[in-house]
Amino acid sequence: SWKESRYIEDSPNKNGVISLIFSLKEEVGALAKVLRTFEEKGINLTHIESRPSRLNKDEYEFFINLEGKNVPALDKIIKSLRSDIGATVHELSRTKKKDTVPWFPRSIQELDRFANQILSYGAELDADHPGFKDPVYRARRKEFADIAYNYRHGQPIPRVTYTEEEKKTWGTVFRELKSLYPTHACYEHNHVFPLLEKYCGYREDNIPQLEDVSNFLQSCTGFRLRPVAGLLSSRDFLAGLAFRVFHSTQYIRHSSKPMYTPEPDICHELLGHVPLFADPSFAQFSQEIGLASLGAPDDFIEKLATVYWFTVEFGLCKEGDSLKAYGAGLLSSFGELQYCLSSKPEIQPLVLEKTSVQKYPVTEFQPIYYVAESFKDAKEKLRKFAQTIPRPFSVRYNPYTQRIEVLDNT
Ligand code: HBI
Ligand code: NLE
Ligand code: FE
Repeated sequence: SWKESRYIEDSPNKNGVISLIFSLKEEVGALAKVLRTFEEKGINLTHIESRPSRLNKDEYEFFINLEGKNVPALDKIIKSLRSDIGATVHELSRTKKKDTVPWFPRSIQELDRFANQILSYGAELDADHPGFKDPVYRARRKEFADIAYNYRHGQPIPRVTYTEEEKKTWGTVFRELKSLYPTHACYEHNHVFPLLEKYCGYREDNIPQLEDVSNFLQSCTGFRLRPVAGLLSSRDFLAGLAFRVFHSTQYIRHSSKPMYTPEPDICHELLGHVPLFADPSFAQFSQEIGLASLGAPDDFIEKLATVYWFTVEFGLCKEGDSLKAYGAGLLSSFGELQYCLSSKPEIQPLVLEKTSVQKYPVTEFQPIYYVAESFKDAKEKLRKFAQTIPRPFSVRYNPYTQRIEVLDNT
């Protein structure tokens, strides 16, 4: 039966508190030296106490709490405290309990917790981004980030008035891609696209609103959009899919580079992802990746993210004797959409044991693509693959309650 689970969960925000006690020889500057190593690694201390050591009269003991965000850096610090400073270090609260399972959302409302967990270029753009030196673009990105930070499940997605420049960028991308779709995009994409033109305002001179598109998708497959400020961790992003929720950016790429951008933007979400999420079979495949990710160990999250990359983002599929693109990263880049069906890249059949460990670049055209026989075939492969994930429980989604139900296997 499906009952309450008994395994132990990690903390929901991955900022769990870690407690340490270390002792130092009493001498001027000893503590300052230690604190500096924490500072250098960017680890935030939230509490510190000291007391004379009972064991060694010339030593002091320090009890500290710190934010457990950067665990690899912490491990280095502890090592160097022991070897370089000769400190005795006791970890109080990090001893991994057996069968610890990473926290995952159980209800659709709990996706609200991801809103402020954006990686690298959410509000702050990386230095090599074309928008980095453009203060107007940066300010605009912040407006979009604020919409996403303040969004809560169940609210309508705020409508945005796009600027003339933004509409022009959209227009270029839309026009170029639309001319390639009949020959380059898969059947499902070409099937849905006219409906998006009819019902959601997909036009060269109009950037559709996420709210309208989300309502359309809900009526097709139950998929919905929620605005996101930037990149989420793979774990958080994949978890949304388990609820048929797709985290969608709302800003547009910088006007200087319309044909390719490494980041998701509204062109990528609306022209690449949305048409496929309207297809029942593809929607189911996507949700299966999400369900497989819930509570999975980190190394499996990485494999699932790679599978997602070579299917949902950069997948090719067979149509009779020819190859077509169904990956959103291809369908939103008029540079890569032409390239992927040229003779330049390497083409391999989708074999998850291999595909899931393939390395890939994230800021340039892919050197290798994987070909799916069909969405149904990809889904069956994924189910088999998911069974190899070591989890002490199984999950299923209840669409009536919009909750994840957990079956304890222990
Ligand atoms: N976050 N907002 C957002 N959009 C994505 O497409 C996205 C993400 N985080 C991770 C990710 N994609 C993929 O690279 C996979 O790791 C799932
Ligand atoms: N390269 C894609 C584009 O230019 O639209 C975006 C990929 C996002 C993963
Ligand atoms: Fe994407």
